[in-house]
Amino acid sequence: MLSSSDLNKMFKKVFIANRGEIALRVIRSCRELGLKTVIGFSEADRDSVPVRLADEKVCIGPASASESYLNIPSVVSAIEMTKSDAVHPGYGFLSENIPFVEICGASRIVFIGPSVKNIQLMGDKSLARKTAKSFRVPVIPGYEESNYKEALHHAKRLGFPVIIKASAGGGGRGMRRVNTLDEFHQLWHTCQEEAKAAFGESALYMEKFLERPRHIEIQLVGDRKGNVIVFPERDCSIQRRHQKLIEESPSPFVNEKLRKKLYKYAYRLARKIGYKSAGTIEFLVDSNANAYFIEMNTRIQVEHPITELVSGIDLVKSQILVAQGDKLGIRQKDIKITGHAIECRINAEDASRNFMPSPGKIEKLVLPGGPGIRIDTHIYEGYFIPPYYDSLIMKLISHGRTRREAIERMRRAFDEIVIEGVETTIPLYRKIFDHPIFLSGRYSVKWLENFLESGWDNGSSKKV
Ligand code: MV4
Repeated sequence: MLSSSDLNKMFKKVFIANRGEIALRVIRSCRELGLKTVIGFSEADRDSVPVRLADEKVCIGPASASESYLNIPSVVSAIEMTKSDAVHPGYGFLSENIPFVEICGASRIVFIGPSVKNIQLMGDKSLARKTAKSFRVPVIPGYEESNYKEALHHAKRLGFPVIIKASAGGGGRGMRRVNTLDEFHQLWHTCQEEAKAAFGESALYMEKFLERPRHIEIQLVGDRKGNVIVFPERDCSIQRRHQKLIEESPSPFVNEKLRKKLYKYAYRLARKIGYKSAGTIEFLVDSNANAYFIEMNTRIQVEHPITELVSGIDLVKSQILVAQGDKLGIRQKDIKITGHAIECRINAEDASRNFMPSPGKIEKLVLPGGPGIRIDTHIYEGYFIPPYYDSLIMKLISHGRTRREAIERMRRAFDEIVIEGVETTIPLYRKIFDHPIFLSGRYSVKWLENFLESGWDNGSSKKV
């Protein structure tokens, strides 16, 4: 039985402060939950699918993100005007914006995400590292302070190469590899200046540089009662310039022993910080299966669907329900791994021309389907991909009983799909899905960049 106080806490209307496929993804979960949706859209997104499907829509500004999706006064007044109970920020934009979350709190708007404290703690990457260490979650040997003289001493202790990272950075921004003692002085100061310019904050920290690690992350959801559920790992090692291209779950590299370790570390850290939303803990894993905490993402991520496919859990629905104060309706022992899932992030870019963006009109669109194919996209035939935002146009996701079957289904989807009018990264994915290293599953975070430098597009459509 629900008491009237519980009823008062239940959301009636959720505001979606995002665009594209993730806005659509959030609308879908809201609709299944019987929640009304409101979308805030920019002038460039007026004709988009999420705007058509939301129950209410409010223009929040012109095309440029800084004047619309990042414009806090505009977003907050749209939430208030429409009397929305809660706001879902998606990923990017305002999803980890501390002032925005504070204003929501002060305006009695529920932010569908973690507390300001947790966002602050994990947004400071050096503090996050110290916190993990204090809870006996392993970190890469390193040094967390910004003192140059001490850092130099620690670099000698660790041995070269080391990596200098900006505390306010993350996701690969503001990092520098240092190979020798001679380079250290200059690179430390360059890094400091770049961090100050990029983040307004010059604090740095340092780690021993790991050669050829894998990027493996653990999705989790925490509720208001302090329960935390951890999910099967995602392997996100196939990246270019710190942008993920392919993610898979489970990782072909992770055995049951390593998985148990990753679960234990992720669970412990989330519990200790009182994490109460959907989030992800990132690890680097070396060739000896040592796992080290590097960062935590305090948002729903692009790659969440592969976890949904192998676990059977709607993560966005869980995220909304725990924000409303509901207890997690699942137990850790119910989380099993069913088969294997792979996601390809399809961008409107020409991979053979250094990933040049290719905005424009979708002249023809035929979507793949059949067993084990999921497509998360906001595009349709006749849709105009605006040039103002990132180039992700579709997440092509396959699921099979085995990794082999997931790969075969993805290849079939590549053969079925037709997207005309813009260049896409599908030709590159076709090559990757035929490559022996990808097929073997024995790739590290360095593999894709090496593959791209190897002239993968020679003999086909290479343009100069
Ligand atoms: C590292 C590393 C090697 N050693 N840290 C890049 C993104 C950020 N989350 C952490 N990153 C790295 N940190 C140490 N101590 C190598 C990388 C790295 C990387 C990590 C994950 C996925 C792709 C990457 C590509 C280049 C470098």
